[in-house]
Amino acid sequence: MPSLEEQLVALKSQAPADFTAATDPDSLEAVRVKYLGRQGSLPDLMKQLGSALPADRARLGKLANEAKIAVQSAFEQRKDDLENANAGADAARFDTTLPGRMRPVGRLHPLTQTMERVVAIFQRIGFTIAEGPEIEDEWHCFDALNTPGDHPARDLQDTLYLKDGRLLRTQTSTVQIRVMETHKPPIRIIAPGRVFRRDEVDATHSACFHQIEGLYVAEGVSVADLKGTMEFFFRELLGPETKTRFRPHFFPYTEPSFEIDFSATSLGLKGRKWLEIAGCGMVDPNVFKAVGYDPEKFTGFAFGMGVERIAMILHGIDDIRLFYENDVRFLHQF
Ligand code: 2U9
Repeated sequence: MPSLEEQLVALKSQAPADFTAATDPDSLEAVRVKYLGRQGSLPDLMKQLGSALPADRARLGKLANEAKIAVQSAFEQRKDDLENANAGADAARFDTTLPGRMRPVGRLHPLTQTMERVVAIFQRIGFTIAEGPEIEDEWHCFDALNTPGDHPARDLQDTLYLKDGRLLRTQTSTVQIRVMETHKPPIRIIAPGRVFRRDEVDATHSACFHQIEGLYVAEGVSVADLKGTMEFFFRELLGPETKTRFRPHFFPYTEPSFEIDFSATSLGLKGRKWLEIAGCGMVDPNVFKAVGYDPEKFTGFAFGMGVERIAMILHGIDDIRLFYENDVRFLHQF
C-alpha cells in the first residue's frame, strides 16, 4: 500500500493527464467524479491527512493543498478548452459568406397611397384635413345637406340604418356640416374617409368605399374659383396635359352642380375621349341656413370623389374588389 505522500504525488501528476485525455463533456464529468466527487480520491486523501503523524502533518498538508489546486485547475482548464472547441465548431458551421435572409418589406395599401396623394395636392393650396364619425344621424347626413325626407338616398334600400335610427354615413359631407356648425367662415377643408352604401357588390360597387370631399366657404367664392381649383387639382393628379369638362348635374346640396369628366392621353381610356371622375357644385343656400351661416354673405364650393375610382383610373384596375381581398400578388404592384 503506497504511503499518503506517494499517493498525493501520484495524484498530482496523474489527474492533469486524465483530465487532458477527456474529449467530451461526459468523459470530463467521469474524471471529475473520480477525483473531486464525494467518494473521489482527493476528498479521500484529505480525510487520511487527519490521521497523519504530527511531525509529517505540515509537509503532507502542503503537498495535499498543491495536489488539490493541480486537480481543480486541470479540471477548469479542460472544461474551458472543451467549451471553446464547441463554440469553434458552431462558428465553423455558420457560413458568414451566405447572403442574409430578406424580410419582405411592407408598403401602404394602394387606396391609402391614392388618398395621401390627393390630400397632399389640396394641402398645398391651403386645405386642411377634417375628420368625423362613421356612425352618423339623419341630420348631419341628410337634413342639413338639403336632402328631403322622401329623397331616394334616405331609403332603407340605399342606406344602412342602425336599430336606434342612426346610420352609417353615405358620404363624408357630414364632416363638413360638423365643421360649419362649430366654425365661422372662411373654411377650406378636405374630408377623406370611409363611407357606406347598401349596394350590391360587383366590379364597380362596394358597400364600403372611400371618399374625399372638399369645401371652401368665404365671401365672394364663385364658380370660377371652383373650376380653377378642380382644373389645377386634376392636372396635378393626372398630368399637365389633362383636360377637364364640367357637365351640368343635380345634387341636393349644391346649386349649380356639375359632374367632372377628364381627358388625358397618358391614361388608357379604352377608346373613350372623356371619363367621369368627380362631382362638384356651389353650396346650396339651404345648407348654409341649416348650419346658421348667412347665405347672402357667404358663398362656397364643394366637391367629392371616390378614392377607389381614382385609384382604378390611375392604375388601370378594372375590379374594385381587388382592393379588399388583400392578395399580396395584387398589393405588391403598388
Ligand atoms: C357640403 C355641401 C356640399 C360634396 C359633393 C359631389 C358633388 C359628388 C360623388 C363623387 C363620387 C360621390 O364618391 S362618389 O360616389 N360626389 O359628386 N360631392 S358635391 O358636396 C358637399 C359637401 C358638403 C356641406
